[in-house]
Amino acid sequence: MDYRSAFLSPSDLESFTAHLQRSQRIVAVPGAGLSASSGLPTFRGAGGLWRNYNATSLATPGAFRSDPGLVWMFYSYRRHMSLNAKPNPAHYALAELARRKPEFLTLSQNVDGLSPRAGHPADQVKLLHGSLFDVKCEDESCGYIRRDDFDDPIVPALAIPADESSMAEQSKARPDQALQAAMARKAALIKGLDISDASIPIPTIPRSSLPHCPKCKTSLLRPGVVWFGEMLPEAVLSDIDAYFDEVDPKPQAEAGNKGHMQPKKVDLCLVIGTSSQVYPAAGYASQARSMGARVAVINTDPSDARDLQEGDWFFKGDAADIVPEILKSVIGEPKASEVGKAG
Ligand code: BV8
Repeated sequence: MDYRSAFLSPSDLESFTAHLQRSQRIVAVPGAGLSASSGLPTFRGAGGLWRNYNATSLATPGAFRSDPGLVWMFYSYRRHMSLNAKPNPAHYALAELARRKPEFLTLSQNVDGLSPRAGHPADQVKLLHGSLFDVKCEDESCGYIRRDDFDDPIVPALAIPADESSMAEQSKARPDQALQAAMARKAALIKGLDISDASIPIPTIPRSSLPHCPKCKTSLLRPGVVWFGEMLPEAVLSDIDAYFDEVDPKPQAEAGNKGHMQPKKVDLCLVIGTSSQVYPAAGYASQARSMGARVAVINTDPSDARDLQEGDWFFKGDAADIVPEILKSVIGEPKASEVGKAG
């Protein structure tokens, strides 16, 4: 691990490790930064733009109603990238922590499928915002849903246009190193033209060529993700509430609460690679804190470490480096097969 980019003060690592080892109930809230080292762009990366569109504005029911072809192209591109990406050591580290700490729960904002592909125990990861690889009928009343659809493209019309000229030419054009590296990592994941670049023409796709619902046969299929303005999946919300509402079997005789069962404490919350701007996901760290948790933020950008308090930790650096390192005392050294980064 190159300490140059990562900042891990020995005293912080020591106090964190001591707390981690005595922690049973741990919550993690990862965001796009967790998958950055796998080559997947974050929402704020590249200015949060896909072509000239604000990525968050494409992730809305309104955008799909007004231009389903464009929105499908956006998601087909992200399915393509995610399928060609590999989980990084941070995904594997969280999966291993789940095996070692049965009361560890990951509340992931990511729809890229990399945590499940890293073997994260399914009952210990909640996909708050759905998955790129689930599709469902746009007509809620139809109710059709198909999970784990990894066809790429999902329909021929959504294929990423083939690339005549080598991507290398394009990335060579960019001056600064970091962007070069990010471009190279991203380029490695695109078997075709990088259509996130608005200068690359994309076809207008007629509605008839888009995926249609095989059940009601009238409506379109849409990506199985949670769009802005849409509620999170009921099952996910109730599982999370069940975790936070879990009570301590041992009635607390002392402190005058007449043996009432107290909600179990949460010991630690890991906030990993997220700008903590999207709700309700951004609210879980303070909910964990209100239940006794100390918070550790892992991010490359200190300005995204929101409301750190006394006793918290901020680890500056790449999640793929930091997460395995700070969890090492519990999960051990990452296995060789897991030490792959994209590009
Ligand atoms: C709802 C799926 C209501 C789709 C996504 C309260 C206050 C204000 C607003 C609201 C509120 N409650 C609700 C809202 C509205 C809205 C919201 O939060 N808006 C925000 C923008 C203000 N919330 C909603 O609409 C939610 N629904 O509230 O329903 C409702 C109520 C009743 C009835 C009906 C409805 C639904 C929100 C879910 C939207 N879907 N994703 C898709 O992906 O296409 S959100 C999507 O954006 C992601 O899933 C993620 O959650 C978010 C992006 O954030 P991050 O993942 O953090 O990524 P970002 O790029 O921002 O940051 C990356 C970070 O990583 C940075 O900090 C960077 O420094 C760091 N980093 C980069 N590289 C690395 C790194 N760190 C470590 N290592 C690295 N290598």
